Amino acid sequence: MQKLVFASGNAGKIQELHDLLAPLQFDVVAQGSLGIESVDETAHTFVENALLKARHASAASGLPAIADDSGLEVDALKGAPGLYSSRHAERHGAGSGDVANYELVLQQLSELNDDWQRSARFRSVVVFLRHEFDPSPLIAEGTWEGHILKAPEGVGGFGYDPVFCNHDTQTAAALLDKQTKNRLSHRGKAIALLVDRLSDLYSDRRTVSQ
Ligand code: ITT
Repeated sequence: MQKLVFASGNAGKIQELHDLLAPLQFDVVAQGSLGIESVDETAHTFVENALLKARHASAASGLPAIADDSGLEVDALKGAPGLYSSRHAERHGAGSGDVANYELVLQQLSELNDDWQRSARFRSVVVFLRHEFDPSPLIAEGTWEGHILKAPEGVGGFGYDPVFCNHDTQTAAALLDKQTKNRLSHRGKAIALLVDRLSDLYSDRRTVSQ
């Protein structure tokens, strides 16, 4: 079975991607299991950061690679934390990690009481590189609309899921089971598009249709 490296060190993403790529008969391995360290995300766009991550993992492993660069965009914060979602609290000297990140967003929105004032979305850009020097990467994007809750709810998912009320189910993303989140989420949508394009490339590798 063809191996594919997932260029991520985020355990939540790795779990989701494992399920989302199940339709493809690739042996998906996380970069950490190959001893590959995360690369610095120095670019200014999601797509460039995703390419940096995938290229790094592909170069280090000699395998095709997939990467996701994603984030939470809060309209009242002019799109922040956005590209810097995983380091939001750190960048503001407010600790680090998922809880510190969403607590800071809650604090930043504390004056805004109506749901429409707290509108937000997750964005995911995923890329696939056949090899390190692939000149035409496959790229797909997905978004998930919602708003920021006043307090965290639920323990599922990762990152900002406890404070993100998605507009499909009107509940915190952290209250959804894995399958439902994967069906509705930004990453689920992006990967579904990518799987379609990968299926065309590797037509014998698809076992079930999405
Ligand atoms: P890798 O780069 O190693 O994949 P990362 O966590 O640093 O891991 P990103 O740079 O793409 O990944 O940052 C994405 C951040 O956006 C992530 O750490 C969360 O804080 C947030 N995020 C993205 N998707 C999310 C989701 O589905 N649920 C909750 N938070 C999410």
